[in-house]
Amino acid sequence: MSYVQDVFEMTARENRGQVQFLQTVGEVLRSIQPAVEQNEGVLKKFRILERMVEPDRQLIFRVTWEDDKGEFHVNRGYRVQFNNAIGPYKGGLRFQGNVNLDMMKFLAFEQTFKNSLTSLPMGGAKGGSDFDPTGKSENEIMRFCQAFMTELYRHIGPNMDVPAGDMGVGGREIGYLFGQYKRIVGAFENGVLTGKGLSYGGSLIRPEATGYGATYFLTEVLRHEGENIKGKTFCLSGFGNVAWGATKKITELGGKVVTLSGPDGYVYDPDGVSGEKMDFMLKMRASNRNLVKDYADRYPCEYVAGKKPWGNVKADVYMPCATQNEITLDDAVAMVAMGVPVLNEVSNMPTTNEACAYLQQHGVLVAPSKAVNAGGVATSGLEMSQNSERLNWSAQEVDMRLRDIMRDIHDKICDTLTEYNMGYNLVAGANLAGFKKVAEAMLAEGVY
Ligand code: 2IT
Repeated sequence: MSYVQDVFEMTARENRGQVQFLQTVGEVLRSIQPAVEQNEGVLKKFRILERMVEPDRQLIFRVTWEDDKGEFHVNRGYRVQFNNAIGPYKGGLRFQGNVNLDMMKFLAFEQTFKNSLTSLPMGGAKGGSDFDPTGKSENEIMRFCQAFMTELYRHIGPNMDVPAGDMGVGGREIGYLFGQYKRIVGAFENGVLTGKGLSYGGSLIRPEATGYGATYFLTEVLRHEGENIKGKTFCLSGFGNVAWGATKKITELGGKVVTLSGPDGYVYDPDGVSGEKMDFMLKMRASNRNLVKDYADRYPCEYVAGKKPWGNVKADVYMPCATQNEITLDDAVAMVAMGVPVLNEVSNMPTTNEACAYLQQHGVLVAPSKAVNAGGVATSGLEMSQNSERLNWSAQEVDMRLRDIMRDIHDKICDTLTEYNMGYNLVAGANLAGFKKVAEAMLAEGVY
């Protein structure tokens, strides 16, 4: 049995039932095989793969908070600090009812390779809570964030671990989290969190960055195929921060976004989501209602309850911006039957391994989320740079750097594929390129 297979079986044994974590470990290990074979002796001797699949530490803590009626509630908080070989732990916080250790580990593992691809010095982490913000008041959100930070603060710091937002955690939540961190430590260390508001050290373009970066990456992919975004139609899922940024940039570049989705279903707007409709997406998120139907009520168009756009609406590009495993094998089959040529993955691991394999076998160009959505965390890295030098860069400067980073990720993937004599398989290339830097740093730093 090969070293890679060995490590996968060991991981499966030791993490039984953690299906999402094993899904990403399986996917990454399979694609890095060529790099591992090249250096098997040294990687095996220093147990690089075994160490790469085991988080440095997994923190689980209780969060007790008070609702508006004066009743107390208990939730579970997490921070998985997966790997800090190339920089301080870095990754978002997710507040959603279904958060569990499996999900945190899968996201922190993905984050390690994604952050490596950005070229910036950031290790991998993820955190969050099974607290569900749906229907909560402003004050309840604030009290929850404060209670969460009252425990988390002791595990983080600007040179140690730098959380940011993810699903259920946006600018408002980061503000409350930072305020509490500052009160507890008694110092203004704003490099401890990213995604901050502009008035206390946030970066211009950070709110847009994940969606903008995803669109810049797609531009590189289309350029490789001799095409561009202008005149193309896009099916997006989700309606949150990421879908918003992507919609803005796609529209600016002459593309048309015709679907959005939520947990309740999807909307099909053949005129395109543009102009004030994009601002309305922000209101939908701020309302904490979590319903995409609100869009069709405000801007009359087709609303399909309980379904996703995949296989129901034809487009030139599918861009999942909602959550993990939102594209299953059935969706992949429908997508191929419909003749959708490109899948630009934006949400973390939106495609099941079976669906991804099916799409690639049937000639669909798949751009993997690790590369596509890396603009979010990359711009967090740029926010950290600005905090360190106590300066703010202009929107143009941040945007230019973001564009350069996304182009560089695409170049790096192409170079890596050439190095291993492989075709234009972006999924494998991203994993290989991300892996190499982390492995190199781990080897250089010795066993600890
Ligand atoms: O999944 C992600 O990359 C994020 N949620 C952003 C993480 C960050 O630290 O900006």
